[in-house]
Amino acid sequence: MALERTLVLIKPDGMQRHLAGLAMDRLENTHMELVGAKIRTVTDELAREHYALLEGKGPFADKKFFERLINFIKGEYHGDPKRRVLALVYQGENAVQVIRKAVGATNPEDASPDTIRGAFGRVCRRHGYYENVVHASGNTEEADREIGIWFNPGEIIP
Ligand code: DAT
Ligand code: MG
Repeated sequence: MALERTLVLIKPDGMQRHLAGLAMDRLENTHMELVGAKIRTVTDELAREHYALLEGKGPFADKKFFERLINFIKGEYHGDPKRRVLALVYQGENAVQVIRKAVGATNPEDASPDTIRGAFGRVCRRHGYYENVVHASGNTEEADREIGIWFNPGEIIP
């Protein structure tokens, strides 16, 4: 067992649909410890830094699809001029896996109904895009990198 930290984002679809509280309720039920929280405006620079490692990979080999991911996380499809995303850091034993389990599979239609994405996510039929409400780091390396992007060191409870 390892003490880990992981990053969660309540994405623009979750913010616009007022799902932050419901999503956090499920995250809190994991009994991981909340050690960081902040709301940020997602600039183009922040969006590209967050998703830098996905560019050109898998479905994002299609540049247009990658640009859609960037626009989505910037809130451009959810009409929020403030481009709000809530960033959270959870800490605990195996936090990355524990939080991913509560979050569920990437595709909301594959995600179990007892997960955040399964309960609240949806597929945007027009663009084949997953509006899956939350982001959660996929592994500890990703987590360290992403926490460093979204938070200053002093903003996380040691
Ligand atoms: P995850 O967020 O589960 O770690 P990821 O890192 O592979 O998934 O991709 C980042 C986001 O991009 C994901 O939350 C939703 C979107 N996405 C990924 N693969 C997709 C696909 N095949 N079709 C539509 N959206 C996709
Ligand atoms: Mg990922």
